[in-house]
Amino acid sequence: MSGDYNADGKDDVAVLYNGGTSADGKFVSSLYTFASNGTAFSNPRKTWTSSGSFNWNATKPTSADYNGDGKDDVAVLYNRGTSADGTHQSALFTFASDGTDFAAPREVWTSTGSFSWAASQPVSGDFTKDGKGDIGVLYRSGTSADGRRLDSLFTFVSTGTDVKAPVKQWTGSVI
Ligand SMILES: [Ca+2]
Ligand SMILES: [Ca+2]
Ligand SMILES: [Ca+2]
Repeated sequence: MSGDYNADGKDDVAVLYNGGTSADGKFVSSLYTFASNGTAFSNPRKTWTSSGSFNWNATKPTSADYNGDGKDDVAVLYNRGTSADGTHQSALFTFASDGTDFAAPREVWTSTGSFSWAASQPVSGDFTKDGKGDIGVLYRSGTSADGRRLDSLFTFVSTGTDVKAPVKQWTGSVI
């Protein structure tokens, strides 16, 4: 992902890294940041590592300033799997940047109905122009009666602390 994590006006690069599995069976993930000085990048620095289990294979990261403090943050759409009745369960975590490191992930949204991580492609942008980054998800919603692929666009608007429930902005087919 890209964003200005230390708020010096120069966008940096962050990498969500798969740290494998710990001895006690927890999934380990970490964030590394490459800070830009305008011409080159610093060596990667570990800016967060999971304490509980956080499975990299269940993540789709994106980045924006979700709390509007001037420092870009990281968000992860997380796959919670499928319940016995076939309901796809997803969650959204944000990692707030303090300018140096990232805070532990906070769960800002949990799906209530079925919301499939596998069908989702998250992006970020301030769609409401209030200074707080929002999240958009292009969602594969199925196939039309005449066999065309159907997609939807959802937005999760940031309140500065959490995100509002997803709103479906569009459903259609582009091919
Ligand atoms: Ca920067
Ligand atoms: Ca921020
Ligand atoms: Ca916004």
